[in-house]
Amino acid sequence: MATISSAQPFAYSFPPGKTALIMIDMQRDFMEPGGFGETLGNDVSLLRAIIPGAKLLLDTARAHGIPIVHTRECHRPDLSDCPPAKRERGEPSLRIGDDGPMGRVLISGEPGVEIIGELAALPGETVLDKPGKGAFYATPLGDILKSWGTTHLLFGGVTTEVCVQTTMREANDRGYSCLLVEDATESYFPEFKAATIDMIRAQGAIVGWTATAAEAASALT
Ligand code: TIU
Repeated sequence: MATISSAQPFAYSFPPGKTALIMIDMQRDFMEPGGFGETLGNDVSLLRAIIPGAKLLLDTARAHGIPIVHTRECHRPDLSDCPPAKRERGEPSLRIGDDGPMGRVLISGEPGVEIIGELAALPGETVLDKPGKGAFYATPLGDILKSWGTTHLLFGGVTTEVCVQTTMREANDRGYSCLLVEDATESYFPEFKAATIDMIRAQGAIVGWTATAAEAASALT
């Protein structure tokens, strides 16, 4: 058992052999200009600050045999898995499925859906396409984790209060003990990241724990 004694709101213990890392949506569509994140009116450059923390988290998992699931938010080319309510929401400059500078926005197989080079999946790692904000909805993630015997989940990725928090809440309800890695997750809204971290830890870890990537790494050495 590894323990991060400095985790918040109290120590987080996890069995490395029953732990998986879920890295959420570190794809060009959210991280680079011209993608879905920018079409929604966001300054995507803010997200680059977490690349070192996310890399440390990935490398730590790789060094300790912790399996990694990289998710990507995207839809089928015919949009059959994209509810009209999602596509028609708001006033984006380009909608899901429209042609943009990185191909069709949020469509599987297009360049915008690729994970950024610094954090790309290695051979043998699981890459999971998901149509929702949560990674359990309409995906085999639950079955994959069951087949691995997973009980504990580490989380990184973007954005903190949208896809990361949704997935972490879904996982918490499914009985996983979850840790959000603070410097491996980012939001377009720094105050939303801070609030998410606070609400996860509140009420005695009602949704889970938080710690830094370095703290997770040192718990494993
Ligand atoms: N817009 C936003 O903050 N996030 C998303 O739409 N998807 C994810 O968080 N991946």
